Amino acid sequence: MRHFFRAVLFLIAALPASSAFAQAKDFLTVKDPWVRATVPAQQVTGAFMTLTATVDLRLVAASSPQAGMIEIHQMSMENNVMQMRALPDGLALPKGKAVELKPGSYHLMVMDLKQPMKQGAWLPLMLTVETKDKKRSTVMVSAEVKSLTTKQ
Ligand SMILES: [Cu+2]
Repeated sequence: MRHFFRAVLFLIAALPASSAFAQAKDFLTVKDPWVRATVPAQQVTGAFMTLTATVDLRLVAASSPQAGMIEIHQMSMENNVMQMRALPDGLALPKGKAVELKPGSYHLMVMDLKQPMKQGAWLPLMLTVETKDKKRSTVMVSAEVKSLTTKQ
């Protein structure tokens, strides 16, 4: 636990240097972050990735300089209808468990896009995680913009 707090403090001190993500790997691994491309005038899209924490964490917020707002959402089947809802308390990242954000499941709802997401571009994302005792830190990642038809 002590080691973890040192990592967090170091991470905060290192922001917004691009090396911050490398430090964050001590407690949170972000694998294959991607965003679905948009068509002109479309202001909402989804961002996806696999998150694995080495201590119990909670993803509590996300933001991007290219989006007005990002919410943490869950899609699920209820009464044979696909429902999407925001998770006001965020998404639990239990220690050692890979949590997938993917189409049809958990995702980041990226809203108020300031420009279209073009395939092959990168969207910077800031992910805020919280420990059990409410200490927060932010991890920066770059999500690749993939084609509209990507299923993954
Ligand atoms: Cu959504």
